[in-house]
Amino acid sequence: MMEATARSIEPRPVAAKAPELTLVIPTLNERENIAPLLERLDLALAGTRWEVIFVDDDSKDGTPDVVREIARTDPRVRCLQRIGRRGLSTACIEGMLASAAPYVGVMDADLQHDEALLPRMLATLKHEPYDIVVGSRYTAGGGVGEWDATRAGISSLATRLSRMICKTEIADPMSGFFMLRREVFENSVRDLSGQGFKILLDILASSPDTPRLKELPFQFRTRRYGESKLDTMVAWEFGMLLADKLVGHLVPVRFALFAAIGALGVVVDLIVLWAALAAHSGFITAQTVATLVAMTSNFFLNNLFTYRDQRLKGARLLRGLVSFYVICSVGAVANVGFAAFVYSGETHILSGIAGIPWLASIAGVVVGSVWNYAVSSVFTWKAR
Ligand SMILES: Nc1nc2c(ncn2[C@@H]2O[C@H](COP(=O)(O)OP(=O)(O)O)[C@@H](O)[C@H]2O)c(=O)[nH]1
Ligand SMILES: [Mg+2]
Repeated sequence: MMEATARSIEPRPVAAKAPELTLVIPTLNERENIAPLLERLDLALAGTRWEVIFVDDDSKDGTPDVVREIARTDPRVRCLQRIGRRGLSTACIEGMLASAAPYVGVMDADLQHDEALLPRMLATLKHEPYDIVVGSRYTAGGGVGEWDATRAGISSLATRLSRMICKTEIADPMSGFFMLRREVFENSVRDLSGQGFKILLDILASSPDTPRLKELPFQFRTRRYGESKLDTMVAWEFGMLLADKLVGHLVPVRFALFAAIGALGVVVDLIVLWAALAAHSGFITAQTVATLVAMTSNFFLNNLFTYRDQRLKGARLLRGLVSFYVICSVGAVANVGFAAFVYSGETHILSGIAGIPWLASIAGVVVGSVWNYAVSSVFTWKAR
């Protein structure tokens, strides 16, 4: 027995040397692109010890199966499949966390990023004093290929906005193609926002010190298989990332959104109340309908915006709605109870505003909203 234990802690013979470079490649419905991409990586990175981690958000086209099929014969390939999650940034973060290599690269699966740049990126990090090397579309020699004027215009506006939150001078902070020393990632990982599409921007805005950065030009290629996941929501997520980096230390952006939607709910409530009264409903009926409509619209708006990354669908949507009704009803009781408590002045809490109806009422609204937010974030949107 003793002998077995002693033997088991002896170092095991190492068959192959560990990789020095991990490529993290987020995928969402990219089945067609996996094999061609791996062929290209194999050629481009000949002579380097590399591995690739595909982080897949449960693609419906069978991408994870294609990756695992290849991984059964090629130990350099791994699949990290996430269920019930969405988000490019968090996919990249989790892929990087799953790697131990000293150098980590991030690139898209759709062959738009030029793999021929990878050896130069790696050599730059190994032999020159840089922490991050970025594949740039906006330095001399780089380009965005066949983009139309609108997309090019939006991208250039977003690039200018991004520079506001970056600590480093950079021509293409929105690039999704870069490589870094693992320490740089580890130093910022706990401060990353994880919001949205732009993980490089997130790292650049979150690093405790200014990373030494070099940009290498490349031509952004046109997608051949599959389609872009860039939709109008991406602009929204980008705004969330900017907001989080600019004011997120004051108020969590998610709560701010939840509160803003709550405020909109009050407006909805009043409009419906007015319409119902105009249609000669009794006050109680009108108020009940107004409250239900406002709660329902708040639920759907929060599901659409506040919880975009964990949106409920199908049967879970219905269950979520019911739980939201219950939580908000309790929130309403808490709201009225707390407001009455403060108004009565029977306590030292907020005794300064006792007897002032509108201030006591705001205190109630704040307590009710915090309750609704805290509890629904656990039971409505995180319940799995
Ligand atoms: N895991 C994961 N990957 C994603 C998600 N959205 C996009 N991707 C992948 O991220 C890469 C870039 O997305 P793409 O749609 O090509 O963006 P575009 O190049 O800006 O049009 C591709 O490899 C996508 O498959 C997501 O929510 N989760
Ligand atoms: Mg693409």
